[in-house]
Amino acid sequence: MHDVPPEPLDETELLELGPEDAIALAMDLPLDVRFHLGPQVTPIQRAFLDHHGYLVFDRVASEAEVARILDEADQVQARLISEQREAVFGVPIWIGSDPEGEPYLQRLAFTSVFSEFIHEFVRDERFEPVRQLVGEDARVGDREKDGVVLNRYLNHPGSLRPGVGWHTDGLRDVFYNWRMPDPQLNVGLHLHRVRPEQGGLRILPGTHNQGVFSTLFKKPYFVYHRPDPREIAVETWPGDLTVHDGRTWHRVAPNPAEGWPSLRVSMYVPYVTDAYQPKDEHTRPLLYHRLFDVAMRARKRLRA
Ligand SMILES: O=C(O)CCC(=O)C(=O)O
Ligand SMILES: [Fe+2]
Repeated sequence: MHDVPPEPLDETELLELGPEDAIALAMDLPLDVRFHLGPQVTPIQRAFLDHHGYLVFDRVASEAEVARILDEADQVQARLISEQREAVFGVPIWIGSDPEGEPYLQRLAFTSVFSEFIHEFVRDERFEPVRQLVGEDARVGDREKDGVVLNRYLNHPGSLRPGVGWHTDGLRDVFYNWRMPDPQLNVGLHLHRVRPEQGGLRILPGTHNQGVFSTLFKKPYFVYHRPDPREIAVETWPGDLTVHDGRTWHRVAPNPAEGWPSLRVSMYVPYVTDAYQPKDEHTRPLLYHRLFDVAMRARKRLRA
């Protein structure tokens, strides 16, 4: 039997709602509601995002596109390994090993610089409403911030990342700018079917509206993995798109399965609104990335 997701919310009668009605309705929706991405982000979608800090869009990419992106990731991996690259534009590449003991690319920044298909895909017309949600003049930052980020999580002894501990994405901005993060939306494409019991993205709804103190200290960044009773599990079908406010607390729960069945791939698209600050081969790594790299290498040694 084909595993199809529940129908996304039918908004055909709700497109003209005023902001107050939209917020009232959004607050009544279940936290695992799935939305349809149409030509515009709707009043309810905006209200849900404002209130809870995230949105899940039903299968925005087709099965063929999902397969192609996974394939592109393998090709980019082959190229980076043959070139013995350790970093791209100052951001370290994380290569662990796969269940067969072969090198396995687990996090790559600036992916769209290496894949023409992905470069085109992230600019497709269907994402236009998401781009506009970020800002009227927002652009895809292929060479800015960390560019298009590809994550491949695996649970097995040679893996560098079965998941990610609790964090907000705002911390990175603190490192980039040495100030509190501005509102910022992160847009992720999910390439696998992930049931709640298979781990995956966990979000603490509403935490984007917390104060500075909670943003920094609510949980210990990245090292803390324990489930939170208020977290929601983002269940995904291949091709789903999520938008989350970078200030919300979230984590990636490891898949308890081991080896290839635990594989989960996500791809995050950076929409940038600030002044153009492209990176290149001469960009020096940030302290933020260097700290991560040290942690990753330590983990690799411990597991080796
Ligand atoms: O893989 C995901 O869905 C989330 C990854 C994440 O939170 C991050 O890299 O900051
Ligand atoms: Fe994150």
